[in-house]
Amino acid sequence: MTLPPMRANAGLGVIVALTLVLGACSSDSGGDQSSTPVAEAGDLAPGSAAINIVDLTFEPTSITVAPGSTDIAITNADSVDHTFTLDDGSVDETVSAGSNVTVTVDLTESVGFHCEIHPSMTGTLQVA
Ligand SMILES: [Cu+2]
Repeated sequence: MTLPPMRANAGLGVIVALTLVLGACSSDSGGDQSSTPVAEAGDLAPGSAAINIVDLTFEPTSITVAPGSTDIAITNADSVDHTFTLDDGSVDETVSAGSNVTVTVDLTESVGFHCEIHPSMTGTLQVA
């Protein structure tokens, strides 16, 4: 006569599992320890991108963004200041040594970028 309780437990298990799935879908990349696949480091959310500056070089030198507005986090790992400047002049942001800034670009077509201080530093934002 233990069947009714077991059935009740089985039903509860399904509800718990559903709740976990729904919860996982609604939570962003937290620091949770679950086995749920999370975005890789270079796998950013839509509408955002990241550029590092290391040894007077933009990394990567070419990144692809969607048309429209994109937040780009720029980290300057060098011990000298740089700028992140779009060739069309729409963005010109100083990124001080050892700091990071986030700029918002709003693009309809691909555009180059460079550092105003070091002309050899160049790269391209590809719109696709
Ligand atoms: Cu520079």
